[in-house]
Amino acid sequence: MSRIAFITGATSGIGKATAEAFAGVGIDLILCGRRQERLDEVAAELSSKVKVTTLVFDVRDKGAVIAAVGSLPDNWKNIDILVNNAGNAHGLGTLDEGDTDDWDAMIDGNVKGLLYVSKAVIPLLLERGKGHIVNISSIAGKQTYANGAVYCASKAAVEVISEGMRLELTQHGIKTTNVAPGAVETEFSLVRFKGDETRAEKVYQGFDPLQAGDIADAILYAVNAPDRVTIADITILAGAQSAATVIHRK
Ligand code: NDP
Ligand code: 8X3
Repeated sequence: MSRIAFITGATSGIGKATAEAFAGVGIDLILCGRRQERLDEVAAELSSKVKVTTLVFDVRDKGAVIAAVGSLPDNWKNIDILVNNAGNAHGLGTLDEGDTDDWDAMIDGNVKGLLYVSKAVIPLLLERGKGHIVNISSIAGKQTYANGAVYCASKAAVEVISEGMRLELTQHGIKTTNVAPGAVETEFSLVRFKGDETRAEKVYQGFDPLQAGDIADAILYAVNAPDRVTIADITILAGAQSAATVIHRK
């Protein structure tokens, strides 16, 4: 029987690549994001392979999250996999000079948004007595770097939430996988640097960065593991990367 995955942040990068990887193995898709047009494009691309539906909401908006999940028709509520991927870094700066709007966007999106979506979806998994939650953390959640304290803190929170979920949910047949990528070439840096393409491109210059599909491959591996196996935590660095901020560029 085919499975259903609920993926947040499916309009680009890791979320979109995960949708593509899941479609490739016949997993039906609930694709979420704020940009309806992008969701429609991804849905159009994948609907020849699997059933696809879309939900447009901002994960920071608690009411919108609950309404969106509640609006799913009953047959789409049989969710097997939740991929909590939506998130971004906003800015790079010291704590004394940092922009508090950026901090709000990161804490509200990466942490509270992930919690709101989880709170809305977990009851559906509990009802079925099975499921798998994949949380996208970051190497930044394991290693703090200068000028990135708030983003790193938001991702450290994801790591802790993954542990908490595993402690609460394993007994109910629900697995939790924490995925911590290193430098992945997506729209991440474009968002962090507020549309500054030159600055964003520099992040990925001089080495071969991870691609979104590399992370999707690992997620697919985790959700396809047999029942007796829980892939608890995966850290994936670029080949030329030895730590969050240590990248061996040519
Ligand atoms: P992208 O910017 O390409 O994708 C981010 C996705 O998140 C988009 O689909 C965006 O959709 C969605 N999103 C962001 N904020 C919100 C929000 N408030 N409400 C709903 N959706 C939101 O970046 P990545 O694919 O790289 O990022 C995906 C995840 O991976 C993030 O959690 C990021 O922190 C993490 N990560 C990224 C790494 C990297 O180097 N790229 C490394 C480690 C972790 P839309 O704008 O349409 O809402
Ligand atoms: C994204 C990776 O190291 O730029 O989470 O923060 S990093």
